[in-house]
Amino acid sequence: MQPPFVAVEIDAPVATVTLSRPEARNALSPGGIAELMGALGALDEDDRVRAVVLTGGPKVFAAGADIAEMVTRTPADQLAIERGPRWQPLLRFTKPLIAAVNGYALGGGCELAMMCDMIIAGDGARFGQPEVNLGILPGAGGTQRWPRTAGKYVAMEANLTGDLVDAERAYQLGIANRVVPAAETVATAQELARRIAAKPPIAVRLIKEAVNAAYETTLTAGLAGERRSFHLLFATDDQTEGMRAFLDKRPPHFKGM
Ligand code: DAK
Repeated sequence: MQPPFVAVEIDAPVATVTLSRPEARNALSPGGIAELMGALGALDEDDRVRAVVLTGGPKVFAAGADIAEMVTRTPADQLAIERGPRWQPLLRFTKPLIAAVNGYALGGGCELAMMCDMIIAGDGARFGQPEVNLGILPGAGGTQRWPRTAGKYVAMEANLTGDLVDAERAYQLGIANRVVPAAETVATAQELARRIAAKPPIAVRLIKEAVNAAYETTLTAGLAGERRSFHLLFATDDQTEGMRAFLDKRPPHFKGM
């Protein structure tokens, strides 16, 4: 039996999910991805958890899909693997999800980081889409999320050359929220998660939805969605509490209602 690929630690309201296959640079096998998606699905349902950090630990985030498993795959195998939820629990995840990236985030590993809501990069982090060197192309968003974040020309170079981008450059390109010493990456992400977890959860959820919609829709439709969510939040106790607390000059106590 394979050892678990994913370790979950809950220190409510923050959960930390750690990929745990460093000897293979956290290469993502179909079983490993399923395990990760199962863990995220459970955390989305868990009321104790309000924000999640995803990391590969101190040395490597993830070196992409497992090449040893892919080398002999046929198109039919690939289609079979893509039955089922695949990345959906991550793409539908309703809570803030912060990638804490140390070392390599390559191929599917880079795409995994880019599917998260924020990225904290350790100073030795390196991002890239080296699939072209294997005779394939990115299969989980590398050709789509790079241009939306870093622009067409940078995306073309990264995807066509497979060259890696270091943490500082990733920060300049908007791929990383900040760069911190590698030993502080996970703690920085957890601290950020904890600060967001203290905010009113319904507002947090709707803000995440609204920002994500900006990548999927027109400005007019995005603004209409934002306005509907704005109206909806006036039906929450936390809106009354947030505004009352401000006027009373006291800290708010949000209940998630
Ligand atoms: N797969 C399998 N094994 C890997 C691996 C990977 N991606 N990356 C590393 N390993 C293994 C190595 O084979 C080695 O195993 P042993 O020889 O010890 O048994 C061990 O990890 C250590 O690797 P290195 O000796 O190479 O370690 P270094 O620190 O020197 O180098 C490295 C680390 C990450 C720079 C290097 O290992 C490397 O370049 N790895 C490959 C990176 C890469 O090409 N990644 C892209 C993979 S393709 C899809 C969705 C997504 C995808 C595809 C489809 N659909 C939804 C359709 C994604 C595709 C990819 O990610």
